[in-house]
Amino acid sequence: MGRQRVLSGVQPTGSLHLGNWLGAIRNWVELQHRHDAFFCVVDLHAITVPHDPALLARQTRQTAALYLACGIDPQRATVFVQSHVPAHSELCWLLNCITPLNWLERMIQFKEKAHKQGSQTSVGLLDYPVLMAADILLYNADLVPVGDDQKQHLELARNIAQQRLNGQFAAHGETVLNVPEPLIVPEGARVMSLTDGRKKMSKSDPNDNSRINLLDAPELVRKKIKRARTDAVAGLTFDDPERPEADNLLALYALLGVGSRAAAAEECGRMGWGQFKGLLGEVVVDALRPIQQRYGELMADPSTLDGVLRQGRQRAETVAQASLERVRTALGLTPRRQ
Ligand code: AQP
Repeated sequence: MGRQRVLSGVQPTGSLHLGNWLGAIRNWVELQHRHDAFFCVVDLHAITVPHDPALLARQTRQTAALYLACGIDPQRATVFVQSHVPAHSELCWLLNCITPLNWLERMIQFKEKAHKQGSQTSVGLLDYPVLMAADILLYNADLVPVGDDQKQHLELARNIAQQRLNGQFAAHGETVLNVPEPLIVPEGARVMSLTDGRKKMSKSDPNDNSRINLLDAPELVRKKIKRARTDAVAGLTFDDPERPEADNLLALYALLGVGSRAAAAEECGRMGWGQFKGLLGEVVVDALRPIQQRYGELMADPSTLDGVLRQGRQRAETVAQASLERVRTALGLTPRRQ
C-alpha cells in the first residue's frame, strides 16, 4: 500500500503566529516524513471576508515562505497556492450544485462570522465549507489534520463525498472520490491569546499584543510576553480553570522550552510571574530565531520561492485534474476533447 495522503492549509489572512505554528505547521513537518503531503496557502478562503488586495498578495507569499522556514521540505511535500490550481474553484461549483443549502446554514463558523459582518456577509462566506470540501476531495486525501474549530467543516466534506457524490453519482460498488478521515492534532496544541486566556490566539484579533507573530523581532516578543495578562496567584500551574493564562503560558514553556509538561510544572511551580515571563521570553525568542533567519534568506531570493510554488502547482494540478475529470464524468458533463 502507498503512503496515505494528507492535505492541509492556512489562510493568508494575517501574519502567522505561534498558534498556527504549534497547532498546525509543526505537525505538518512530522507528517511530511510518513505521508504523501499536500500543503497549500488557501488564498481563495481568505477573500470570503473583506480584504486588502495588496496585503493579500504579500501575505500569500509570506505564508508560503513561512511554511518552508518552519521546516516544510518541498522535496517531500507539495507546497502550492490554492488559487494557482483552478480545479479548486471548478470542483467547488460542481459540489455547490449537489450540496443542500441547509447543510451550510447550520455551520457554526458561518453563523459567528456572518453575525459580525451583518448585511456585508458574502455568498463566499456561506460557501467556505464547500470550497474546503473541494480542496480535500480534489486530492483524494485520506487524512485531514483538524483542530476543534474545523471538525464540523470536515464532517460536511465527508457527507458531501459519501452521501451526495458517491451515494448519488457513483456506478454500483464504486466511489467517485475518497471519503477523508480527520487526523486529530495532539493535545496541548491550542495556543490561547496573550490578552485573554479563554480565547484562542488568532490572526484576526485586532490587538496585536494578543499574539506572538512568527516574524516579531526579539524585543517585541519579550515585550508582548511581559505585558501578557496575569493573575494575582504566585506560581505557575496547569489545568486550573480559574487560571487560563497560567495554563497557556506554562504550556508554551513546556512545548518550546523543557519539552514536557511535568518538567515545566516542576521547574516553574513556585516561580513568580516576573521571573517566569523573563524565562519564557528567551525560550520563545530562541525558538523563533532559526525560522526568522531562514525566512529572511528566502525573501532575499524570490526565485527559490517562485520555483517551489511552480513545482508545487504542477504536481497539485496533475492530481487535481484527474479527480475533477472523475467528478465531471460522474455528473454527466461531456468530456473536454483536446
Ligand atoms: N491559537 C491556535 N492554536 C492552535 N492552532 C491554531 N490554528 C489557528 N489558530 C490556532 C491552526 O492554524 C491552522 C490555520 O488556521 P486558518 O488560517 O485556516 O484559520 P484559523 O484557524 O481561523 O486561524 P486564525 O489565526 O484564527 O485565523 P483568522 O483569525 O484569520 O480566522 C489551522 O489548522 C488551525 O487549527
